[in-house]
Amino acid sequence: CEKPDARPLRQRLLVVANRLPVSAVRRGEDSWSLEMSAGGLVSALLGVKEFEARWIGWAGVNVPDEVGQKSLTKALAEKRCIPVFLDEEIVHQYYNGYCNNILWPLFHYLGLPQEDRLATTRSFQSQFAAYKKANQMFADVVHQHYEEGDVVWCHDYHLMFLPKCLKEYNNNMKVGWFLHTPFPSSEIHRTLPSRSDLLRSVLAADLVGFHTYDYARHFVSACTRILGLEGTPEGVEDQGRLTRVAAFPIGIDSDRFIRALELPQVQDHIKELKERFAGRKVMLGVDRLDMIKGIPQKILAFEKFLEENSHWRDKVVLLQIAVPTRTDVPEYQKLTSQVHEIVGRINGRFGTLTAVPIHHLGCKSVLVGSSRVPTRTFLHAYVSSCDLSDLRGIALDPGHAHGSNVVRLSAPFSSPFLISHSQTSMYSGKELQFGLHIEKQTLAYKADRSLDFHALCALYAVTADVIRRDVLSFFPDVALVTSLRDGMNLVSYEFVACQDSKKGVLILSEFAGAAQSLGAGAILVNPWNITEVADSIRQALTMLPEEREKRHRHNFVHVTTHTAQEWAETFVSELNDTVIEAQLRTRQ
Ligand code: GDG
Repeated sequence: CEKPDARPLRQRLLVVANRLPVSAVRRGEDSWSLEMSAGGLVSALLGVKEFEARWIGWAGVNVPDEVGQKSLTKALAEKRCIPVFLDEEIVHQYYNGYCNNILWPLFHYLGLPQEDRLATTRSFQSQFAAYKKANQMFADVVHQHYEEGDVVWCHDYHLMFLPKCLKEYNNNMKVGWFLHTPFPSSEIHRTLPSRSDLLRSVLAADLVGFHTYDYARHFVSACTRILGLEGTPEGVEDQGRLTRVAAFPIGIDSDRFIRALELPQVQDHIKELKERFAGRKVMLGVDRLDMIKGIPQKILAFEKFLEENSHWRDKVVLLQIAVPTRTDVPEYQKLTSQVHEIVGRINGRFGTLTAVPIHHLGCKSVLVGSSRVPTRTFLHAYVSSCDLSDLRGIALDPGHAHGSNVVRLSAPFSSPFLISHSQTSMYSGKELQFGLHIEKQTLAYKADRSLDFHALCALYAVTADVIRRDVLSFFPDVALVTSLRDGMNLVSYEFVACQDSKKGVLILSEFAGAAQSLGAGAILVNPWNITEVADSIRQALTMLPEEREKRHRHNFVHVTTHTAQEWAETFVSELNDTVIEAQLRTRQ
């Protein structure tokens, strides 16, 4: 007989995260365009279909006026999104400051950059105050929209104060909190001046979730060591009240990727990529351009591989997608320049007139030399290492420029890939002016957007296809995930989902949460050890088909059975099952 279930079929779920799944751009006083954002949290929650979900979060834009706030609220309502309006100062102190400059690096064991340490220590109090204020603003919006029976699911390190604020409003509210990053060892957490406040506020939730058992264990031990509370196998106990703490490994909507591979537009992309890279083995990296993702380390390891395996130099290419992120934070700006510099240097070193070893897509701006006459190879290296699909013009020496929109690209210098047809016709057949004196100019470059979903699927899938049709057909292709730390890493899951017929090899950092689930199928590496990563590239490129098949099978089964949907359902059902304090009191 069926188990009676008093709950409505589709329970209302209020998903609260710092950012909404869409970014808003103002087009007029009361007109907005909304674009889907890329990122792990968004990708995971897109797969959640069981609940009637509403998103509450910041739309990534400052809207000081009432007209704008009203019209944006209306536009977002169609997407079941509810905005929290944060002003510029709060964003600066709470988001750029406390979240991105303090918690994010700390939770990823990266510490603060030397020169920022003192400044950060000084601004700590004001940033923490802004953090609490912002969390209270999120709580106000949740409170306004909360209806009895709703479940509130708070996400990530931006909102560690939220469970406490919500319970202060309504102790009967079911509140869960999930962390998408690692939770570090208690030794790291205890260096935070606000260590106790943060732990106590999170403990106000009914259920606290992490990607892995290790992170949950670190959290419990931070509570026992810093707050002197009791850790139990169920969670953390404080004066008779239990906060349930557990691991809920996230997954992806694997079907969405598998289905997308059949779509004509994805097939077209694949065809385009196959033609562009015919004859070469393709390795893929897809990351937000973030310091935790280990992009410079990955590229240096690839350089080492090329150095030590000269016969591979013209047979392999690394496609690195690096979506710009947190572009206002100086540390991220430095990282962007560092990546450009390394890519440019390696392409200059190993590139030929017709091919370069690294294609780097997603850079925001490129600094072309300073007071030097660029050589053909130099320019080629720079131009080829960037995505020019949004190029507005190369600002050449004014004496030679033909207006700000002049772009002259000859065939071998045209955009390395993913240039749309209309753009191709705009640029092709034109000649790149090189040999000009360029004074510290920036390629006028706009690539703030990420790849669209179909282009991404094509990339995940194409790596092995390219190889199948040429002399290297017995070699596999590779995805390279070298995060220095990563809560889980969904890119590794997505790659596996798209590789079922091709059995590409996954090289995966042992410091990504995904190493615990995909470890048996991937080649695990320490991303700090460049020699080890270079060796693993060689191992991946020469792996025999039986072993590829075996490794891939293990990972594919995991990825297709541990989905985002299952993750969300398990979390919410466990949250529903927690008994909240007020109910306990009533029962007693
Ligand atoms: C955080 C944690 C945790 C990337 N480029 C494009 C694009 N993406 C999508 C990928 C993937 C997502 O962004 C990235 O997810 P990750 O998990 O790899 O990394 P984070 O953004 O750092 O996510 C992470 C995650 O939260 C979930 O809990 O796994 O550890 O750091 O889905 O596909 N998507 C599109 N174009 C791109 O250019 N369409």
